[in-house]
Amino acid sequence: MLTRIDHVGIACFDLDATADMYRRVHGFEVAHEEVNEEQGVREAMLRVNGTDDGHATYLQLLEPVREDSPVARFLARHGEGVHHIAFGTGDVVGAAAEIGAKGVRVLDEAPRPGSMGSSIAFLHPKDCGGVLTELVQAAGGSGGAH
Ligand code: CMX
Ligand code: CO
Repeated sequence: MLTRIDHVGIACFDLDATADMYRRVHGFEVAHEEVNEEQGVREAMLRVNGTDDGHATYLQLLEPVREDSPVARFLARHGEGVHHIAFGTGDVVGAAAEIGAKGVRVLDEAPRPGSMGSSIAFLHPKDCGGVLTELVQAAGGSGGAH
């Protein structure tokens, strides 16, 4: 079961300049920053609000760290902008299996490490109305509401 929007992923060429824009224009601060080598990105999480399942909703700024990464390919084709939407779940394995059984291509055979110790799996955009969709189980257990 999907319980909230965990984050909206935004592709950018310059993470620091984009984070500055969000601070100046929207008043959002960087809550967390890391490099995820497997995904090929440097990323910043900008916390927008808390949610009733005890976790939070973020903007995720994504800057590619190598040319053969999904975000680098996206930037080359589309330029900067919204890259994916991520829904929170207390059980990413279960949610991916349930959605996969409906004929949607799950891109990750098993969940991979995401931001802040989370577990993530992606759904193919062509099976989700043109939206690259991520499932996220936050670190530290099921996160309440199921
Ligand atoms: N949103 C919507 N459509 C997208 C897309 C996106 N982000 N990225 C690619 N597509 C579309 C393309 O427009 C293209 O459509 P057409 O064939 O109609 O032109 C099609 O998908 C294939 O495009 P591609 O350039 O060949 O795309 P890729 O080789 O990059 O494969 C995808 C696409 C979704 C399988 C790949 O990007 C992927 O595996 N993504 C999951 C991992 C990821 O994105 N990681 C970065 C974020 C990490 C994080 O959030 O922590
Ligand atoms: Co993401």
